[in-house]
Amino acid sequence: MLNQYLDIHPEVQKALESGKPVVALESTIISHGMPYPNNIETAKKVEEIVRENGAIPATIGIIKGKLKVGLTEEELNFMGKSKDILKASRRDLPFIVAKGLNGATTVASTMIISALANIKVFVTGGIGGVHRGAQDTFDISADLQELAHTNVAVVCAGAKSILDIGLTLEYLETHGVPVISYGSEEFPAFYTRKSGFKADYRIDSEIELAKAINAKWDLGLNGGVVIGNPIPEEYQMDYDIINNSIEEALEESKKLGISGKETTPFLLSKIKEITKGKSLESNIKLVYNNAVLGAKLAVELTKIK
Ligand code: PSU
Ligand code: MN
Repeated sequence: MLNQYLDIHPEVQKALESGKPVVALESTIISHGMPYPNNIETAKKVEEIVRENGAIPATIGIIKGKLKVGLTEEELNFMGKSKDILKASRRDLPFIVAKGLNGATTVASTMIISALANIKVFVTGGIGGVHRGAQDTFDISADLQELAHTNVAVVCAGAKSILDIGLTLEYLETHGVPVISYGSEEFPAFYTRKSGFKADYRIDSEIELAKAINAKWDLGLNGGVVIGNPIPEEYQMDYDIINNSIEEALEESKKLGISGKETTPFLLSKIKEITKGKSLESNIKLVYNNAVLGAKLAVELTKIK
């Protein structure tokens, strides 16, 4: 029985039952992607923005083995403060659940739990992807395989250049995952609007976006959609400064022999250190921007159905 594992917040449950728009949010960004207390402040503000734009937020995480869809304030504080929360991607879910542990969900596992709860739109900062040097390390985020299979639309600010953006886009193409850029030709690079890579499609309105996503699933074309929403001009970082900082962080991680699931959190915190907190500021602003688009998209999708 699914209910044995899933624990949907009553407000979210009610919204889902009455066909109201719901937006899923992940928790790895809270527990492993941002420092305390910025993480909790951001998570709360994101929920507020989702509400202001007409949808119900459902932050997803695992507490004592339960797949939580919608966290209480207390649970959100716990996710942001406790050091006892494992980064949980697809392969980790069964063990965390069976042992009754706490887990922060990545893009992949948030998509899985969203799909179990029948939530169609998920807002995050950046997706995982093919890491630079993956030709040797095979380090490719499980997020990409999830996008290949699971029917959730993911609003993000693109992929950062800690990843190989070109190879990430190739991988998504192979698996039939549409990559859209919202209001721009280029697929955004998280901290900057520019990446040097074109998205497959440019879409300029939420209605158009909702129609395309709906058509995909109506056609039985299973899998996710990546919606790259460029960071607003005023919050983006200088292209050369951020890329030099990323290079420096990558070198440091190589020197220290960082690998596996530690890589992304290490790089994020190192980049924050190198940019003296500027990257974190941009990160927060781009998530807010994504929350607006995700909520509007969820509203449009419920209008179609
Ligand atoms: N990018 C960010 N912040 C994050 C992540 C990515 O700017 O917190 C997290 C997301 O949860 C994503 C995960 O799904 O990192 C990818 O980790 P990995 O590369 O280990 O699959
Ligand atoms: Mn990895």
